[in-house]
Amino acid sequence: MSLIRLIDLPYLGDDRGSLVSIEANNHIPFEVKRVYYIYHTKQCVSRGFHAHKNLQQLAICVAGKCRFLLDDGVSRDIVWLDTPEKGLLIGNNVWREMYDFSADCVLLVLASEYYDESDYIRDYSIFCKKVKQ
Ligand code: T46
Repeated sequence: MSLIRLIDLPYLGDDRGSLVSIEANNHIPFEVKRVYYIYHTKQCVSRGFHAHKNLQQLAICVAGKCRFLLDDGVSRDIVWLDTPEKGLLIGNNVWREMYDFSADCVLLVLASEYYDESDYIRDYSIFCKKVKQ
């Protein structure tokens, strides 16, 4: 089964332009406690390289594009995020890497929890051991 869970976000554009609206617990299955965005990522830079113990996130490329690799310790899937009209849901215990950022990429992330460094698993071998327990 693919690890890629893409959500179609409600597009409310009209002849003036585009608008997408996202409601917590309605269009996405969690309450949003934190929002962050990643932009001006240098080309050839990869980010991520961690998993979370307890965090739901929705990642949306609101401009440009980038690639996500998701890994559950058994299989890996890769997806391009290249439209503001789709969000990638990422749950617990999923290793993620982001790369191939376009120069104009703005990656918006909605998160279910406040920032907590102790929630990160940044060592791939520890991650693999944890998911195989
Ligand atoms: C994720 C992927 C998709 C904070 O202080 N608060 C925050 O809310 C965030 C997200 C980060 N930080 C600090 C932690 C680091 O010292 O900002 C620094 C850069 O974060 P990091 O290296 O973890 O960034 P990425 O792009 O590798 O990962 C981020 C998120 O951290 C992560 O949860 O799932 O984007």
